[in-house]
Amino acid sequence: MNVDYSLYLVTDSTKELLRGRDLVEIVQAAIKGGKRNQLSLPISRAAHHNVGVTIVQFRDKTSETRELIRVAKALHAVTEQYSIPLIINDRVDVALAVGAEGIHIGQDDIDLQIVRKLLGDKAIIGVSVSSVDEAVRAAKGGANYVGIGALFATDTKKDSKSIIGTAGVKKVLGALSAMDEKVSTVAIGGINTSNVQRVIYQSKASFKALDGVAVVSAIVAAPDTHQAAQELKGLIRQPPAFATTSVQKSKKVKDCRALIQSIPAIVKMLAQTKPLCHNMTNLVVQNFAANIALAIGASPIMSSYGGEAADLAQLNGSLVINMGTVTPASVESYITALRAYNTHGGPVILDPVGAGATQIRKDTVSRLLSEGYFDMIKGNEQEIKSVLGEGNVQQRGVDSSSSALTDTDKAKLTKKLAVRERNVVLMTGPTDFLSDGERTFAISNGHEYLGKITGSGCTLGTTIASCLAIQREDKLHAALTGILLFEIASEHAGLREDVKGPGTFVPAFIDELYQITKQTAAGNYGWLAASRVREMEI
Ligand code: 3NM
Repeated sequence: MNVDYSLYLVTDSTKELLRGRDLVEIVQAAIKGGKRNQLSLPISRAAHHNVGVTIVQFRDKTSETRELIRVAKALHAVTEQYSIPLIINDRVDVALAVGAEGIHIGQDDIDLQIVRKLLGDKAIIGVSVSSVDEAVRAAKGGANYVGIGALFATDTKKDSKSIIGTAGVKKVLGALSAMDEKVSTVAIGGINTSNVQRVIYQSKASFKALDGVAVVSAIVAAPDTHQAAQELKGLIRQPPAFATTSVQKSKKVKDCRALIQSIPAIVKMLAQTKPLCHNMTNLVVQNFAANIALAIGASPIMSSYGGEAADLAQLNGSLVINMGTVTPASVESYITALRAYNTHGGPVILDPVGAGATQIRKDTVSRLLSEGYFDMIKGNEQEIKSVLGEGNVQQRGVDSSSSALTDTDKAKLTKKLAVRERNVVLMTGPTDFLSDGERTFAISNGHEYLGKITGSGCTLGTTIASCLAIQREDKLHAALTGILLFEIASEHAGLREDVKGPGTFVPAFIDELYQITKQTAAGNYGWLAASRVREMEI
């Protein structure tokens, strides 16, 4: 059977969610998704006119059997009119009693083989899974679909075994794509209009994307069921705003020399358009970061107040979230701003400063990654490892220190995070590693004084963000531009006779950034000859 899983409604009969309304009416409104008077259509045509949910699961963990059958029957009468399947949670007897199209079972419920025997080949059987092992077992056992969760923490089901995020869903999709058994997939847990597009985008594995999303409260608790279902359905059909500008994978320039050759165009555009570079950065580097942005032609705003982001996000600029001096209030502001930029498609960089230094910072990173999309994550080796959750990184303070990892190991870690988050990742250090999951480069420019002043990593973030505001089609290219601009300017500054150490280096560095930008705008690209970029085959 060809089942459309794209918007899967799971019902909930708790008083708090129903607020006195009738569940059957809610489901009807959710299916119609805004179109009234569909009931007179013949069944085959009604299915095409369904603009809301595409499949319904009746889930009621508390009612008596007689009541379950009564409601299930009424729900089935509605779903049949629209030719969409009704799935019953857990209760095979109820499914049989009403002739429902399928059943959904959890890991602790009745055995899958028994359900198949009882309901037959045509029944749709779904299984809740939260790990690769559970998913593989369900697929081998003949499940038609798996519900992967809990994606995010949710009040609707507080006893979820694990919160797996988009990274966990992607792992499951990756494992299922390698199997012969065909199994459909939906993600569940905390999905709503604010995150549905990102969930679909980020959880996609190389050969398998989600077939749909399952929601409870986003529809059942919504003030207007029609509208909620219709809105979700519309969002599911479109890519998120931050992905719409990206050039197709096949059209991305792979050769790093070709990428370097087109850097001057970006630097020129920077000077011409003066994009807004919104910095929510730490107290230590605010002034320095603003000066760096000005030197390369961007227009900095150092606004840490999340409430301003809704306006700022409309100005075609970019945002840096640098958690160097994180506070409880700043985390909330980061999230407000992140969402505002995600909505408008404005690029956002996360600089997870000191990510492994304290539990609060580790938790902050997890929270930020679950609340929005970062077009790029940049950090030193320890920060990137911490964001990846690799090993038990205990960072001392926020300064960088290097381990014994080889260049290949570092490149692999960088690529791994880029694949997981479906974004661009930069691991900074004496050699920087840059990856978008498809292309990975090592860049060995820069000057030792960058490691002896405060804020060099943070202001590199500002520089790259300014480039991202210009070059949105290929975000890795924007990052490469920012890195080379920044690091080659530091080499020029370090060579100057008037530079005697880190103190005199800072103003010279700002001057050199300014000079390079000006030269490029005037058509002189000689500085780029110093670039040391190599492609990593990993
Ligand atoms: N199953 P909401 S999470 C029913 O993890 C259910 O398997 C989950 O509700 C799982 O859309 C969940 O309101 C509740 O967050 C999802």
